This record gives sequence, C-alpha cells and structure tokens, in this order.
Amino acid sequence: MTLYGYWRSSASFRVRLALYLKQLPFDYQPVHLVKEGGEQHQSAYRQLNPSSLVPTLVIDDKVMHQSLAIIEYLDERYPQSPLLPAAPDERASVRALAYDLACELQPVTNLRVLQYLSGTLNCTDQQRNNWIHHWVNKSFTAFEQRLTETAGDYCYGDSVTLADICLLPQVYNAQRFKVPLDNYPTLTAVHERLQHLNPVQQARPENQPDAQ
Ligand SMILES: N[C@@H](CCC(=O)N[C@@H](CS)C(=O)NCC(=O)O)C(=O)O
Repeated sequence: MTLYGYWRSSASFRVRLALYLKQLPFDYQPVHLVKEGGEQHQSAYRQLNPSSLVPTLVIDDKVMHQSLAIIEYLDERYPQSPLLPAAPDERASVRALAYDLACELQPVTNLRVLQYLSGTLNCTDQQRNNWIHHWVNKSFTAFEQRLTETAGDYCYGDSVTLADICLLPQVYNAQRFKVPLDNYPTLTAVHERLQHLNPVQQARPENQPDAQ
C-alpha cells in the first residue's frame, strides 16, 4: 500500500501512527504542501484526491481519503493492536474524543485556513498566531477535562486508541506554534507516555524522509 502524505500534516501523522502501531509495511509518497503553491493542488494529485488534501492511501487499487475513515478501515481489516475498544459504548467514547480533536480543532488550524487568514484577509502573523492559540486552548481545555475522567496511561484507559492517534498531531502542532501547555497536565502526561512507544517515534514528523 502507498501513503501519500506530508511530514508535518496532522492527518498524515494519524495514518502513519495507525500503520506503525499495526506494524503494516507501506510505501511513502511525499506531497509537498507548500512548495510551488502546494503539490496537493496539482492535477496529478487532484486526480487521486479531488479535495487537494493529504493523506490519501492506495491499497489494492482502492484509493482512500479521510484519515479517520482510512484508520477505521485498517482497524477492521488488520485487527492486530486494535485502535478501538470492543464494547459499543466504549467505541463511541473513543471516537468522540478523537472527533473532538480531528473534527473540531484540526480543521480551523489547517494550512488552507491559515493561508486564507494571511493571504486573503491580510491578518498579521500575530493575529494568525492568536487564532491558533485561541482554538488550541479552547479545544484542549475541554479535552483536559474529559481526560481526567477517561485517561489511564493513555487517553482512554491503558491501551493506545484512535483518541491518542488524534492527540499526538495536535500537541505537535501546538508546540510548533508555541502554545503553552501548562494548564493541561493530564493531556501532557498522556502525550509524554506516548513518546516512549516505538511506533510513535517512527511516525513522528521529524523522522519522515521529507522532513526539512
Ligand atoms: N479531515 C481530513 C483532513 C485532511 C487535511 O486537512 N489535510 C491537510 C494537512 S493535515 C492538508 O492536506 N492541507 C492542505 C491545504 O490546506 O492546502 C482528514 O482527516 O484526512
């Protein structure tokens, strides 16, 4: 299978995490999101993914988009190291934590949104950074509160789940934009424990071949 992604993309990071946690071999095809206006907008890539977003996973000639759909597909097809609990109510809880980050936070800090703020609305770097800090803090405040009820070693109990897969890229992003994380002790403790896992290190942005 081939993963089309970008080292710093949160959604690509999620799929890499699932692949490494499940120890599934894959080829990696970098799509540079910034160079020459962004390779995601070029027709070759748009034929694969008309949304001009990464990741895309090609598996058995099937072209898949949306990281959470890809990850749930992988989880169903390759049940080793499951990323969702077995009980329906627990599965719903883990999905809800994952969506809190992947559906509510990541989209408002996506590259094309930031480019629109700076390029079209003429926001200054300071205003753009305020935007990022505002949404990260709003999201992490609620997430921290939820984690005090759900977390064990990881976001939901003591197994790595889809919720951790969504947390890791958002913390990477928050640190990249220098959002202070002192108010989120449970979240940062979970994040710290995740760093000890080999698949997490393999999937980290700076360890990808296209990292600059
Ligand atoms: N909901 C999508 C989000 C995909 C997405 O936002 N990808 C970003 C990188 S994390 C992207 O390709 N951005 C390119 C752009 O904004 O032009 C998913 O989970 O796959």
